[in-house]
Amino acid sequence: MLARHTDPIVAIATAPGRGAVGIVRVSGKQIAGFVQHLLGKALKPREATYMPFKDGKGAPIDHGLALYFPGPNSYTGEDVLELQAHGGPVVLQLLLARCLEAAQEEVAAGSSSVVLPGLRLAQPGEFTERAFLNDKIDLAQAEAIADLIDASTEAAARSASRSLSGDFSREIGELRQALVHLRMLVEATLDFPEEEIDFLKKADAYGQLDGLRDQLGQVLARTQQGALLREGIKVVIAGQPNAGKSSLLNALAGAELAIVTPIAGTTRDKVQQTIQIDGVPLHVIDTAGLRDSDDEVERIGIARAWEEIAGADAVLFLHDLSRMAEAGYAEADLDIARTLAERILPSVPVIDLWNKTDLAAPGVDMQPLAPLAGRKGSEQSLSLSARTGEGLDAVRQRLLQVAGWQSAAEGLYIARARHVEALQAVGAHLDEAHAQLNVPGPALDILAEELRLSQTALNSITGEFTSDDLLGVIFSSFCIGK
Ligand SMILES: Nc1nc2c(ncn2[C@@H]2O[C@H](COP(=O)(O)OP(=O)(O)OP(=O)(O)O)[C@@H](O)[C@H]2O)c(=O)[nH]1
Ligand SMILES: [Mg+2]
Repeated sequence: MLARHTDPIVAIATAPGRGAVGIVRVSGKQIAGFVQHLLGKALKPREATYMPFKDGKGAPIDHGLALYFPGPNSYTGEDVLELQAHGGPVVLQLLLARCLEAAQEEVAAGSSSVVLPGLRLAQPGEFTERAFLNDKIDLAQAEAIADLIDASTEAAARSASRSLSGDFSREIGELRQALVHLRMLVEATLDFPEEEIDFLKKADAYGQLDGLRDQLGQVLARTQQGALLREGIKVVIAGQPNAGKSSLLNALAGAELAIVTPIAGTTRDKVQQTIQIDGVPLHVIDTAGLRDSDDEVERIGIARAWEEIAGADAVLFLHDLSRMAEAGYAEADLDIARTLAERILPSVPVIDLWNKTDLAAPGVDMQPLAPLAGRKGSEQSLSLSARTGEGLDAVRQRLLQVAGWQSAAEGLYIARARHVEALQAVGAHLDEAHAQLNVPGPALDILAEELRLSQTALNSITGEFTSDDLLGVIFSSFCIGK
């Protein structure tokens, strides 16, 4: 284990700023001596003691509660001390500094050893990283802690809590068990090459692999839902100037975020807002109206609009019902449709929205434009009025649908894009294994290797044999003191 994983660490564990209570937390392999030195007495494990917290000269910094959790029965699995003081930034900084200072003091006058060698400030997420390294939780649970703290909707918080309690990890564990069983079977046949295929048939390796792929499919579907709840999707509103893009953003957000005027070319910069629909976060981006422009600023805005469109998970293509009969209007829409079809992947849905139903001339043909016909999202056109709100609910439901949201199913756990990618990799290796098993005279060493690779991908989710680089990436996104 790297040295940085064993140094004693200290941090302010509560959010910066003022609060009723603030906590300074220390974690280390053995900190009983430090606790005694810092507080002037030993603490009973897991009992709150009200006492003065003193500076180096013996003057009180504050009075508060001290709590000592000897390892392994602590958050990190190491010895942990928590000092609960008043939540002022200065008080907490003084306490933190006193901890660092006390650690460097001599054990006894003239002694060459100090109280707690190496005590340093914790990096973001380092307490939780310790909990992971000491097997208190696995990696998916550690991520769920950050997701719980960051949760912006009730649904996200509840699902993060379920992942934290191990629901997600259990499903991964069941997959792993089935996979290990099949691997044992295949590895055993490698030693007895003559009977191998018969043996695999008798042991129902075929059935086991099929079952495993089914099981993976179900876990993947649930994980995708969980990741959607955490990450959401990026929705870009595009269309000609004055179609009502900014009005639509405002209507979806329920606030006047973007400037709306009857002047074509009002929006220059992109305006972004995250909205929630059934607990799913949607990052909605309003863009500059698409047209040929001689205005330098507007041209830059339009270039930015195309950049956003290129990175969208879904595009809302807005049309203005009140101007359908205007000369050149339909042609300009068709131009945009062509460019959209060129610039975005076929997998990105484009939803046609016909706006301003309150002004609409009846009899307008609301069909997806030819270059986009047949694309995902184009199955059904929707009409609305961003002004009156008519049709807005249908737009919301359609967005959830193209995002792939099934329903606010019970028992959902939170997940990350990282987990989805890992499960997809597992699936790809199982597909290879399946293909190998179903050719005449299968190469069993390749089959065994594919199964091994799928287990490696699966393990990366819960963190067995995970590289230090990946841990660095994951834990550095935590807040300090967690
Ligand atoms: N009657 C009616 N007017 C609307 C509706 N939606 C937008 N408008 C009006 O259409 C005009 C343009 O609306 P915006 O939301 O600024 O349009 P935009 O697409 O953002 O325009 P640019 O930023 O110039 O590209 C404004 O006068 C809006 O009040 C609608 O549903 N009904
Ligand atoms: Mg606008």
